[in-house]
Amino acid sequence: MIEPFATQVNFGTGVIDSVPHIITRRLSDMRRMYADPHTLEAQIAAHGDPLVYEVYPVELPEEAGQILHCTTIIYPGRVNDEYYMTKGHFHSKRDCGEVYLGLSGTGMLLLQLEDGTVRAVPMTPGTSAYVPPYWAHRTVNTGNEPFIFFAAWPGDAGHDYGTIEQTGFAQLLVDRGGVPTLVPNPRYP
Ligand code: S6P
Ligand code: ZN
Repeated sequence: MIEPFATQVNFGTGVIDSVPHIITRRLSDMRRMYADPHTLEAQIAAHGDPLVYEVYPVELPEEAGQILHCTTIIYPGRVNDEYYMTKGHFHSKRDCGEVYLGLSGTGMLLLQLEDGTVRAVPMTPGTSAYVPPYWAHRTVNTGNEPFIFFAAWPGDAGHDYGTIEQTGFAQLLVDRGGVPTLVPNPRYP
């Protein structure tokens, strides 16, 4: 039995107090995720492996009945014209959805079905975005400041990163003259 508890979420920084283990993702963790691997390697060499995003997960057992929750902070940046973003995943249990709440900055939630159907949902502070069951999801920072959001999802959902890692999303979100634009992913089968 878990005692009721509350955490303090800083909407400006994304920091959740009392989170013992922060997940950090650097450019070197994103090697398979970007369409232009040469620019990615050049940026790592030139800038010493910059931070792309951080996750503050509230510590809870990953089991049915629990509601896992965390913040994610995606820093501003690009690899060539592709924005900094999360790896993206399906839930292992495909029939588990999720809710995102925008806290700070500007971004896009990309969603994709197994058949390659893609949807994009813009997010700003106050946007409550719903990830329905069966949709893979990735978030992208389309602005010039950190993009921060809160997420809550079922404790037994699990994460399947492999499917997205192998093929990527069917469409890439790229900067075209300052405008976030979806283009076909040449790597997608
Ligand atoms: C978990 C939820 C988010 C992401 C986080 C990082 O189900 O969707 O908390 O884990 O935004 O993204 P990723 O794709 O690296 O897990
Ligand atoms: Zn998820």
